[in-house]
Amino acid sequence: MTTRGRFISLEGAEGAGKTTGLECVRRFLAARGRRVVTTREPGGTPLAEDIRALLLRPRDETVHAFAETLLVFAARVQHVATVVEPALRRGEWVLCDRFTDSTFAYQVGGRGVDAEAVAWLAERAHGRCWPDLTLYLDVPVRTGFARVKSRAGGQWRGDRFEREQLEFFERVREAYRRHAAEHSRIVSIDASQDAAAVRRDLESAVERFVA
Ligand code: T5A
Repeated sequence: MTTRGRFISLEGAEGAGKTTGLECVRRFLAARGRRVVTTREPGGTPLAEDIRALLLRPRDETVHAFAETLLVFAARVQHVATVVEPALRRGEWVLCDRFTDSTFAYQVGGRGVDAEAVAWLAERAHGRCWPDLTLYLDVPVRTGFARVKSRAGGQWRGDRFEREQLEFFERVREAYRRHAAEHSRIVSIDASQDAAAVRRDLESAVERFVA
C-alpha cells in the first residue's frame, strides 16, 4: 500500500515571499528524494484558475464578502478533489501557495465574514484534508507592498485585493497572527528578514517536520 503523502501550505500577505519560499521548499524536499507537486489557491486546476481570475479582476461592482467566500470555496472543492487529494493518495508531497488559512485571514479577518460559516464550509469542502504543516510568512504590510511594487517596476496597478486600504491588510495580518497562535501545525517565520535568512528558517522548519 502506498503511504499517503504530506501536505504543506505557505501563507502570508501580499509580498510576504510565499512564491519565493515555495520554490526553496520544493528544492529542499526534491533533494531529499520526495516527489513534490506544487500548486496554488485560488487556482491549481483550469476551473479554479478561471475562478481566480474572476476573484482578482478589479471591477466597479462591490463584491459581497460572502459571494467572495463561496467563490474561494468553489475553487477549493475542485482543487482538493482533482489535484491535492489524488497527489496525496499517490504518496506525493503537495506544496500549496495559500489554502483555507487565507480564507480565515482575508474573508474572516479582512472582510468580517462569520468564522463559524467559514469553518462549516471548510468541513464540507475538504473535510479532514488540512495541511500537515503550514509555513506562515509574517511581514509588515508596508514591507510586503514595497516588494510587490518594486517587482513590478513602475507598472504596478494592483489586483482587486491589492487595491484594498492599508487597514484591510492590517486586519488580515492580525487574523493570521491570531490563527497561527491557535494552531500548532502553523510555524511563523519572520519574513521581514533578507531572502537568505527566510530561506534558512523555512528549511529548518521543514527539516524538523521531515525528521
Ligand atoms: N485570497 C486567497 C483570499 O482572499 N482568500 C483565500 O482563501 C485565498 C486562497 C491571491 C489573492 O487571493 C486572496 C489573497 C490574495 O490577495 P496571490 O497572487 O496568490 O493572490 O497572492 P499574493 O500575496 O498577491 O502574491 P505575491 O506574489 O504578491 O506575494 P508572495 O508570493 O508572497 O511574494 P513573492 O515570493 O512573489 O515575492 C514578492 C517580491 O519580493 C521579493 C521577491 O523576489 C519578489 O520580487 N522577495 C523578497 N525581497 C526581500 N526580502 C525577502 N525576504 C523577499 N522575499 C521575496
